[in-house]
Amino acid sequence: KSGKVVYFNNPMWPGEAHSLKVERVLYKGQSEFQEVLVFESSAYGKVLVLDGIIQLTEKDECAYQEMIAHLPLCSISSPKTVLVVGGGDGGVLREICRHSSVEHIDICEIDKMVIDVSKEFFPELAVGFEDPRVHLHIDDAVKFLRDAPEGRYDAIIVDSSDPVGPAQELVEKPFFETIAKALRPGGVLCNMAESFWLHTHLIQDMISVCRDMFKGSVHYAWTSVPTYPSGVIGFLICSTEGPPVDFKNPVNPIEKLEGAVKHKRELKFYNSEVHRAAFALPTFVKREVSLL
Ligand code: AAT
Repeated sequence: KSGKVVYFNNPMWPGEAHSLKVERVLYKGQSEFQEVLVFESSAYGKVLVLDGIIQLTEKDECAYQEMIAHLPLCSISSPKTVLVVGGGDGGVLREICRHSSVEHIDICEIDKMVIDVSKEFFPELAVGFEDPRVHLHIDDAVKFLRDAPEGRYDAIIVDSSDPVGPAQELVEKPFFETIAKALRPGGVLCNMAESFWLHTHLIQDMISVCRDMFKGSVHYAWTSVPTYPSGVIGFLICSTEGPPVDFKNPVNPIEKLEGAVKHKRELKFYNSEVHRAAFALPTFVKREVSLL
């Protein structure tokens, strides 16, 4: 209700809740896959919530979307073909489109309602769908990747929800196997990978699966997103066997890409310094996810 504080509880973060004050509810609907809610908050602008989990807010979405897109795309020279898994709000597409080398972007989102709602309430994100390089596929990404041609993509960005509901299979081994196959040799994956404060076991599992699948390299990077549980979110960043990728020193720095920094919408968060810093891990994380 308006003026009330909403508490976000979930078994993914037991024993704690985060809360936002609601100005007014703008949309509430039930899709085939999940409950979709949009509200205006007092502190973070409009908020998109799926099945009771915050997916983005207007104020801090930059920290997530810019990082998940540019960490992989600035790590390879001249990326041309990119696949986005999930990401129905369009924010990751908006960021990929800053790269003029990119010729073709496939996006596979399971839930059309997320796209429609984003077009209505989050035009600054949904603008990503307007670029002619974008090809939309409404489908389960598990199926889409099973049918994807081998070696098709330079980069795959998995902007998916937490592994409850429709995203359950997106953290399992067969899914990573199809991703590795769909990437060209020396291609890169950037996968949303939860918070080291809450989900070290899940991160450990994902890292060990990826070490089997991605013979180039496997890294973990992170950023600060205040409205995600615990305020941080990580990314698993991997490359397939082939030309080596030095993720920590971007070969394709955003500052040198024509027009990318001063785009229609300026970058708010990402730059090459933030890129390099994102790979610095706290000691306990290095130990627990065995990256020491
Ligand atoms: N950029 C916003 C952040 C997201 S959106 C995650 C999207 O993944 C949702 O639109 C959801 O519908 C989609 N999705 C979930 N499962 C699948 C699937 N199997 N195939 C295709 N798309 C899927 C993520 C926020 C992370 C929150 C961290 N706590």
